[in-house]
Amino acid sequence: MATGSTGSWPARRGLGHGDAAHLGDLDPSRPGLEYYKVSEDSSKPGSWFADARTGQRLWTTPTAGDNGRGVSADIYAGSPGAESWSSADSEVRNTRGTGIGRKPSSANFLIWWDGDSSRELLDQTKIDKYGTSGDTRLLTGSGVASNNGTKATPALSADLFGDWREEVVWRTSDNSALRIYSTPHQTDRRIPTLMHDTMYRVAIAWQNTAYNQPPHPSFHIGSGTTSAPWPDVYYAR
Ligand SMILES: [Ca+2]
Ligand SMILES: [Ca+2]
Ligand SMILES: [Ca+2]
Repeated sequence: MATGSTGSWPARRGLGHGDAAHLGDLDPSRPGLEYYKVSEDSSKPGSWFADARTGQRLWTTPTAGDNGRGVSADIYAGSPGAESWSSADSEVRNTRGTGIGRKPSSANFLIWWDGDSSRELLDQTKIDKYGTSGDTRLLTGSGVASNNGTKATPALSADLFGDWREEVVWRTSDNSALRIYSTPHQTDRRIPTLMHDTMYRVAIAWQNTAYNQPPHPSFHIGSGTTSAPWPDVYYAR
């Protein structure tokens, strides 16, 4: 990781282990990527949000013991950029770390499912849309199961087919098959398939490791997004 004017990542080690971390363009008003992490250690901040290049922490929340789950993603069009929330926090926070309201009903996976560019919540075998007064159920998978207990990971979540919206793959409850769910919603957003973004593509690969998290592309998709970068990918002949 590059060294920035505010210090290097190695100098900022010692922030302890956490069970969840998110890397993406979480704050599109700042250049580059941002990083959000929860902590499992009572001597560390409960969660923190940092410049991914320099490691500079932009905001933190108070220590909270074992803060076991945390997510950062643009789930709410009423506040610019990503919202961040965690098990030990009392509310969802904006990109400046300010509390802005109720937390979503889950803090596990994410999925772009309906037609708008805010991201939806994926947990167990359900997809919900965040709302300030309550979440709205968009899909309940029937006869399928998630994995790894309360982490509730799908077999895979990824942009596999069609446009930029994501598919979710769950195993059937009797383990006889994998079932792929794809969105029935139309969209007017024209964004290249996310698998052409190399950072997103690597994130799909890491979902095959044990303690996985939802994928993020290298660019921001959210409220106000009108265009996305054209893929810069070449194949060797
Ligand atoms: Ca940014
Ligand atoms: Ca937002
Ligand atoms: Ca959406």
